[in-house]
Amino acid sequence: MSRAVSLSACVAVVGLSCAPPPDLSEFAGEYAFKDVTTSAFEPDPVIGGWSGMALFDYDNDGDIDVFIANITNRPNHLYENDGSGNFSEVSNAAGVRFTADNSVGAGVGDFDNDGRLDVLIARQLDLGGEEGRQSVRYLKNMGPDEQG
Ligand SMILES: [Ca+2]
Ligand SMILES: [Ca+2]
Ligand SMILES: [Ca+2]
Repeated sequence: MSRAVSLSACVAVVGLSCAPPPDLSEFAGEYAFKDVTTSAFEPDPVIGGWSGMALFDYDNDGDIDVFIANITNRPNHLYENDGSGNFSEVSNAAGVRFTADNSVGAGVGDFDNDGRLDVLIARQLDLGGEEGRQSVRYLKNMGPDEQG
């Protein structure tokens, strides 16, 4: 899918403006950063309305992974770091790919002191229009602990 088609789909599905990423090449030599988003993330995380993220080692393998809170009826995402700064989506396997969750932010901590970092997701309920839904989702990490 070309970037143009992908962005059109984003506007149609999400209802948000999805401006293309800025071309940072014009700053070459002036900045210490290089935009490697499309080569580092698989799949390219272009679709969605990211509203928050948490950086933590969800699988206790020593590298920092990325959790994305996604609003506007898009699923949350979890990207696993391969240790060299390349990320693969593991949302389904990790059980965090909730759709229509209206997630607006995420925080991380080992809330139960079991050696695994857990996640609290803040949710905006008025977008879903459903009664009785929690304004926070608490995800207890059941993966490997610090000993593996
Ligand atoms: Ca990790
Ligand atoms: Ca890893
Ligand atoms: Ca824990």
